[in-house]
Amino acid sequence: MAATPDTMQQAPRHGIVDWRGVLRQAALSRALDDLEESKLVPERKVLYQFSARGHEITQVLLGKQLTFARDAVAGYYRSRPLLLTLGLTVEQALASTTMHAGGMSEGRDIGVVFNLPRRDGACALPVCGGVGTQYTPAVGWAQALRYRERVLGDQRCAGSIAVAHGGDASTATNGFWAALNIVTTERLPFLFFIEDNGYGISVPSGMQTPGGNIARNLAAFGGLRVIDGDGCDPAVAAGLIEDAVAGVRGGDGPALLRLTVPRLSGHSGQDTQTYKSAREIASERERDPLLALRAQIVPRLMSADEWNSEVAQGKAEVAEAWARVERSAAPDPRRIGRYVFSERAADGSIELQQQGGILPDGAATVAGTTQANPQGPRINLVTAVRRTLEHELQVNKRVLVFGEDVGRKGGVHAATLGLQEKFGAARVFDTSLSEEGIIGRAVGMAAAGLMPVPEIQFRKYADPAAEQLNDCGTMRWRTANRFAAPMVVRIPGGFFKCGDPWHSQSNEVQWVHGIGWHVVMPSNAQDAVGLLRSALRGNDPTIFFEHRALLDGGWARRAYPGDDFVVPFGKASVLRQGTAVTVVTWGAMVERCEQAIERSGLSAELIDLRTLSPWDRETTLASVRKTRRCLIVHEDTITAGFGAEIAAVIAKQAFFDLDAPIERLAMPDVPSPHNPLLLDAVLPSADSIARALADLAEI
Ligand SMILES: Cc1ncc(C[n+]2csc(CCOP(=O)(O)OP(=O)(O)O)c2C)c(N)n1
Repeated sequence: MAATPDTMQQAPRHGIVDWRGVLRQAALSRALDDLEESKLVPERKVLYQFSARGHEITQVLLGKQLTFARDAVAGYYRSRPLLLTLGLTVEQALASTTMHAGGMSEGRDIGVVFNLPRRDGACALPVCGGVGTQYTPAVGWAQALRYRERVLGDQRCAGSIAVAHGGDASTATNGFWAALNIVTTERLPFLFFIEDNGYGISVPSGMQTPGGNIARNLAAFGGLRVIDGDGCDPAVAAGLIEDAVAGVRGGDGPALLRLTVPRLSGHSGQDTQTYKSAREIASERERDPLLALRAQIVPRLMSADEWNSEVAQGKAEVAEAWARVERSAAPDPRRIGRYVFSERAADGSIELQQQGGILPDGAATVAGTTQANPQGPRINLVTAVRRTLEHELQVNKRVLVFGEDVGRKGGVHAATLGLQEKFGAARVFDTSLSEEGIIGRAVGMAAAGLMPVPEIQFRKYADPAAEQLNDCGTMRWRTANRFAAPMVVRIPGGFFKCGDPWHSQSNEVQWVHGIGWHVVMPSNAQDAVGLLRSALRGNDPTIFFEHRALLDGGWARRAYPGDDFVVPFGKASVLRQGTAVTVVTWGAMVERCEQAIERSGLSAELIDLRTLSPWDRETTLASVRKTRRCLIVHEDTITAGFGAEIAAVIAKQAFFDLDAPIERLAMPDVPSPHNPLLLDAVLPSADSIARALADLAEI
């Protein structure tokens, strides 16, 4: 049901609003902004201030509606009043902005970039600094609600909703449109809560959407209920918010609620608003929703004295909280390296994040065996992937596999062939063509206690998802182990019979550089099974790179090593022992290196790293110390490729053990070419590797 602009703002229909409670929360938020703006910013105790002045009442009214056990909010830097209403304490808020221990990131992130883990009651997914990044993770939460209720039988999800909170400028982002397409096509329990303050820093709303009103422009969008109204009128706003939330809870499908509010301070503490006229600033002040609230409830519901006393109480509470926070400890710089990845305590138990992934949600860790138990004929790598996915889907109902063409077609590489028939469309499904949507959705699903396994169709097409991938990787660290989003992102890539700049890119080093990601690159079917299973049973996000040349490659075929077989990360496989030179490689280059060594007749040690993050320094260094020579071979382009990192470590750790400079053989710095003739000219081949080996042995 789409509303027309004329019907959008209707008379409020609302239950009893606890206006005193609304005032109390709003006064707290205003007092926090007062303290920060007048004292903590000038004293440089807050380095980045984002005032919520003008946004308080609407956010508090929304927060008071989010009472269901599994409601979730994905907000942004101006969401503090909403988070305070959901349960963030004033002390936590101040410890966050003033960068103390006890803040929601322990001083690691900007203080308004919050999170609020919760078992029962509305939680707040970790906020990111990137505008628009909140939308697709909220979509994932909404889809997980439906999955948990229908498939896992989690009745606490019934009626719960996901809310994405953003400003007017955020509606111009990829994330917003990706989310809009998904929630409307899937009819998810999702609310876009847009507070339109007329500006994105200094750029007016008319630059973000024609005419400056996203609600009007979306009035005819299929499958979306659109509501538009004046957020400066608390009574009207209360009715519209209640109505919007009730509709989504009641199964009407997704809704977008746009409320106009004034931004009563600069965008941030640094912003002097020179782009606004004095008249405009004055008229914004007159639209302050707190003034309107006062006019609406004094003296009807409370006396002026009572109002003043509530405001004074808010100020006092904030002052007391600051007195405690000021005396509290600063974060410990010695801990700054902690929680990039899941960690174990001294007794071996996992130091669990509070939310995200299947383990905090009560699922047990499943042990595997590193002992391969080869069964049946040799299978190709794509079959190995499919069989492992199938088994893990079988034993873990929280595993979900999705991506473009993954469902009915079974994937453009056939890795998921038959899985939808077997496990149903709730667990193995197609997505819209939006990589931002695929990965962002996976983030929200992981936050909701599932194990998402998104597929990116080809390596280069991960680019539109780069922001979500990066933010997923840093989540554990920036929330100081409060949240994590373990998932397995399967990405086919690398050359096949030919190359090209789109489908054949390798560039695995980008993810090694992406903080918080494990990066796995198997060279054969047996390792693929063990590494994929380790990733699916792990507690961190993993990029699982499926090399296109290996999917059906003869050399990579191995017998299936068993349903419990795992390969731990960071353990290289030494495929050949040798004494004259060490060859370090991974992925599709392993086969070529083996051929080259055979051709060269040299006694070369061949190391298949298997995982690049973490990578097995010990095995590599021990080998180089023995052979005193090292050749690193990779398909990725040479400059700042992962070989440079390996070379730097060897040069530092084994300098006096070397008899020759460390050599690298890799693609020159050009994109992958299409004509096989051109591809052969740039890709390391068995011949060029053999030549490099011979040269190195002679030095
Ligand atoms: C992806 C991205 N681009 C640019 C920025 C810099 N930036 C921060 S806030 C902002 C404006 C956002 O305005 P809006 O969404 O309307 O929210 P408001 O600040 O008005 O509440 C910009 C451009 C950013 N944080 N992220």
